[in-house]
Amino acid sequence: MRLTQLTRAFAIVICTIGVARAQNAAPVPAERLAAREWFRDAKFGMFIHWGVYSQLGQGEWVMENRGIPIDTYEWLASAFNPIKFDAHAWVATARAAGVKYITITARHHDGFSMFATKVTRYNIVDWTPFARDPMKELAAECRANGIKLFFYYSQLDWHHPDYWPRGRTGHSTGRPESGNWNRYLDFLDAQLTELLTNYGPIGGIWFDGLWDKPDADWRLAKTYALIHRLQPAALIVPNHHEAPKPDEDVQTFEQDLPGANTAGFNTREIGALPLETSLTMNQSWGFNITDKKFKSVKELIGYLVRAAGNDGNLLLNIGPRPDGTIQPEAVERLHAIGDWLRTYGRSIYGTRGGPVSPRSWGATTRRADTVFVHVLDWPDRSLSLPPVGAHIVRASMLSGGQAVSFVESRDGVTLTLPPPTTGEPDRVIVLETSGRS
Ligand code: FHN
Repeated sequence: MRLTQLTRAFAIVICTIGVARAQNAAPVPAERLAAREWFRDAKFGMFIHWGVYSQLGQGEWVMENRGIPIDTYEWLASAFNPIKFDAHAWVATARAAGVKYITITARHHDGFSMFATKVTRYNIVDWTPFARDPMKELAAECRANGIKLFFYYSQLDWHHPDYWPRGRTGHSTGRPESGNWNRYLDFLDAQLTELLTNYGPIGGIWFDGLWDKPDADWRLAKTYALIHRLQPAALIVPNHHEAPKPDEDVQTFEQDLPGANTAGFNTREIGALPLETSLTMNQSWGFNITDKKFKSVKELIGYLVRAAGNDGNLLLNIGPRPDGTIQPEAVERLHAIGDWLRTYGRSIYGTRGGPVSPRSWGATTRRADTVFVHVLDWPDRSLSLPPVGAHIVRASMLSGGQAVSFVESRDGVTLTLPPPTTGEPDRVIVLETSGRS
């Protein structure tokens, strides 16, 4: 570990203890701090939305959007048989893409468990002809390939009778107008216990759906303590669209870069936790048979770069088909991103947001004294940056190493770039700097 990294790790520990004392919270244990740093370094993850809903090819909200009653949806679940599911192939695609972690829907809002659970028969092993546990197969493949697995877990449930009183959604599924909220939360804790004990060490739990009942008592302290007790290094990633709450580990933003709110439901408040942006590759999370609006490879690399420039990760979604295969459009794009990362990965993995905040032309990232200037959208050869906080010793193109001329002044630095080549997603300039100016 370099001295600067050691100093930073030390500073994080001291700072965390300080914040914990100020908030009267328990200090975050070392293994979780290390897991948070791992997460910051990871930079790129693959999100997977896959479940019973995939069969209808209209996204993961189809039960709610089409007002499908519970008994009809239960029948749909009983027909789920993704015989082409191959955990090895999925993880091979993830590896080719260069992702460091996978986050998969273990249970979405439809309330169907995509894993073996003893607390309800409404799960993929007991309810379907498939009768296999894809989470188990995926966990084994991820472990074998050095990829961390996170489980998406919906707190919101359109099926469970005890999800009562109802929140903003799930009113048309034909449930009795009664239920026992605490019993529902016990069910949730029991399932989380299974996810944290039956699948080996996992990266963490990615929660979603709290926004359905933002004012309810979710017993978060109890649930979070349970998770951290069962797996002290597991991270809690809550997609509640609010500022971080105690004992959470990552702040995630849906369809937006950290601090932005074009989606209309994200908070602009950024806390001190590691950051993440979740993003659809087309316009849907779950498989949508007519949605062909896939983002281009250049756009996707742009998101990855801008997320890193904002000091965050990109969690890029795919919605596999009901037979268990991944759409070719997605596979093709994931491979192309992986190809790009094989050359440019050192300007992304293990970096932090750089000295110049993201701009319309691109973003900067940094590792120790090296600054990476990512020029995503700039037609000219000359590019002026504000001061980068240190003297530049050398500037060169990351690909090929060609020297880049630069002029430093009190106002910043002007780079003379090679002309852009058509279709090139990102011109990356490496600035080697010495000390702080
Ligand atoms: O309602 C879900 C949606 O289906 C999807 O899972 C996304 C992923 O970030 N989150 C929710 C909305 O906040």
